Amino acid sequence: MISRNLSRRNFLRAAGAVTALTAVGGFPADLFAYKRRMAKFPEKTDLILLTSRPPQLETPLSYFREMITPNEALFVRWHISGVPTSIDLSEWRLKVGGNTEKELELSMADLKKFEKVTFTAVIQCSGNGRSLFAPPVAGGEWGDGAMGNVTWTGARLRDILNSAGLKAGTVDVSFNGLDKPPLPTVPDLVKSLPADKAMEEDLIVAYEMNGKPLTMLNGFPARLIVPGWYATYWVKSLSDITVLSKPFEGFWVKTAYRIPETDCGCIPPGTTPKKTVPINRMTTRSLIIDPSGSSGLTLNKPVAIMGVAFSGGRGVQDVLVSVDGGKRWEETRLGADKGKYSWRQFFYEWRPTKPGRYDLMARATDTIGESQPFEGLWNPAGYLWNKVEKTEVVVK
Ligand SMILES: Nc1nc2c(c(=O)[nH]1)N[C@H]1C(S)=C(S)[C@@H](COP(=O)(O)O)O[C@H]1N2
Ligand SMILES: [Mo]
Repeated sequence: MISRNLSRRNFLRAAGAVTALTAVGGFPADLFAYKRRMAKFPEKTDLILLTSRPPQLETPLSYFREMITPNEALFVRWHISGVPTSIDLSEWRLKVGGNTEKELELSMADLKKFEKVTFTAVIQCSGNGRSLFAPPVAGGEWGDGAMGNVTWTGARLRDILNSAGLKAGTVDVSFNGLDKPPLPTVPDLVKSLPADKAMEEDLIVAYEMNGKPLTMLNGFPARLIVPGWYATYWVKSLSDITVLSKPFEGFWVKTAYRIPETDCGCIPPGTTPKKTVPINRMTTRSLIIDPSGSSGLTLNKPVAIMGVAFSGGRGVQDVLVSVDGGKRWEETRLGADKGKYSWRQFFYEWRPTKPGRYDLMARATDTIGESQPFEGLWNPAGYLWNKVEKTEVVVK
């Protein structure tokens, strides 16, 4: 039986294994990685360190050349320092209760008896790209690496809830994991979804990422997957699902992770929203991975422009690329289609015929026509980042 045991000592050692980052070779998209420190945590490769307690690690953009983000390179984000470092699968149970006909206590073997579902979906932190906000906002200074594209396998949440049996009057479903607040004053991370969202077909309780058990830091032994929605709902090291007959009132939904209740989820910079709603679907976005900024390019030599694009679960219709700062736009070739929740790679071959500086840009549109703004849309928490970014390159 698989267990994960990452002792406190291992964690501290990992957190100590911090090396100065010498060359990340990027500008300006990688500027945020430049001068940042790298750290190697258990089951992870060298990642960009934001904080070690709680662990917050960002993926270097070079990993996004691959369609699927390797488990060891996927970003890590925990809110509170009491993260699980050792879970014995023979003891772990997923409890389901509250406003249900039955209470369930599912072992991993029980969970695996439900129909097995596999799909690829982008996982992205609500604050991905926050460090690019202007004017700046408070919060974790993520570059563009708080995301990844992973193939998840698990049991449908709907099947689990149906097996417990929802009683009449159900409004919300809440999700809690094994992480514990360091002090009683810190609110435990509990998230909730409206019951009709929780009962949609595509939500799963995943026990595998890319065909392997979840890494400890990415939520071993099981986590919620809400494809198309920001990862704040993707509760890790899941232990309790509670069906509620009253609206959920917890801090992480009622107070935190909210966006202005406007069409764009944005307001004029520096102002305070009149009304807010819980963050939900991801915005459509794209990112050029190659060439990275400050790449020295050679006159008349073909340049393979490559990047990734995704939407809030509606697939990608097209991605346009500009090599002249947005004056002219060209159609790109899209890579394999791994479903509406996956990202799509895009490719464009460019042959620069004049020396000088060029601003490369990409702009994605999803299947219902939602695209990306040219000016950053602002909200006080620094969520929903999807501005068309510029990669400056020099041709000699
Ligand atoms: N139990 C638990 N689950 C959690 C969190 C957390 O702090 N505790 N953070 C959420 C947030 S905000 C994000 S962005 C994702 C990060 O998932 P990852 O660490 O696998 O990349 O986990 C989500 N699930
Ligand atoms: Mo997040």
